[in-house]
Amino acid sequence: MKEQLEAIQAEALEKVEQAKNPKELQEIRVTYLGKKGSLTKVLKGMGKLSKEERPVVGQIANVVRDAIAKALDDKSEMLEQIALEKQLESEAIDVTLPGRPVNVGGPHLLTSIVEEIEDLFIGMGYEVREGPEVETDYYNFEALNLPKNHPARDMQDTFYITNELLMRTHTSPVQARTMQEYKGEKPFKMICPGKVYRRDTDDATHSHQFTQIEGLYVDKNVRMSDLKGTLDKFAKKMFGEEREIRLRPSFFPFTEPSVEMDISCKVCQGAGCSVCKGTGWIEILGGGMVHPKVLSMAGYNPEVYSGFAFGMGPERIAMLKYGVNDIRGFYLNDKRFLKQYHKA
Ligand code: 2NL
Repeated sequence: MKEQLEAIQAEALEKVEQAKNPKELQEIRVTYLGKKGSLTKVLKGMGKLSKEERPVVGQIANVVRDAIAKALDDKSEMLEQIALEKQLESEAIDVTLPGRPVNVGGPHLLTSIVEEIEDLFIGMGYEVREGPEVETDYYNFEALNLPKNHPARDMQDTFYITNELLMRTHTSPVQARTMQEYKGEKPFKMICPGKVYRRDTDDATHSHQFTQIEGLYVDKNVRMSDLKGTLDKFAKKMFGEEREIRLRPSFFPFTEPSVEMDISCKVCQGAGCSVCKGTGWIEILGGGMVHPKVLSMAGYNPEVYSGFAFGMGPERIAMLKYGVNDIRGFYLNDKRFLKQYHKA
């Protein structure tokens, strides 16, 4: 029986030695130490032994069982260690490798310009308001002193949706809505940036969809000199403190009197060059004193209240400020164009 036990031990240890994974080890454990295992079988036969032999064989059996168990445990630990090392090796990170470049975006040039203009007017106490791009004929035209069949409606070729609904041709309807909301009582300063639409053929200076920012200041005793001072501040902040402005008479149906504003040409300091077409001045925006009819239609008594309004195209402002010569650059989404205007 002793030989039998020693044979079992030798065989088991040999198998443990050969085992390549935890599954094999478990099979060996069952085969030798399990309830129906070979060692257990031998021990069950111990009943047939004499009183003297029993403790001796029993002791040997214990030694054999412990030896097999220890071999299994040691091997198991070793396999775990190997597996861990393999895993660590395969998951190792080389922290010295250069990083993958991350593409960082930036605001669109038009967004930057609009925000710059917004900030400037917010600094002068203006609120920023937005409104619908699909408008009614009333807010886009009627409320701005452009009744049906008014010749000035032709100035702005309009995308009509129905007889009464259209794509707004300017942001003025936002201002008409605001005046109405303030019920002819509240003085206010506002600007409204947003997309506008005109039935134009796209070229270097025209786009069927572009951006407008309009400003409106309504209060008692608002005067032309207030408009001039405000626009002068705007021009100097936007284009440089050394810029001069001049106002020329003009016409808009919603303002009376109406003006157009020029800034002195930066390129030639007023001497005349190709940028200013020899005049020394560059046209920037239009404005004027709000027409009394526009005030009264929105509920403000023109005998008590007066206001100034102005409108500009941020594309044009950006083109002049950065020397962009084709308005389509803003809308083609060519990253080579847009990237030039990302601030670092
Ligand atoms: C331009 C000229 C202008 C206005 C916009 C306006 C709005 C209301 C009342 C009176 Cl609610 N006026 N807006 C006035 C004059 C000129 O825009 O050249 N824009 C690109």
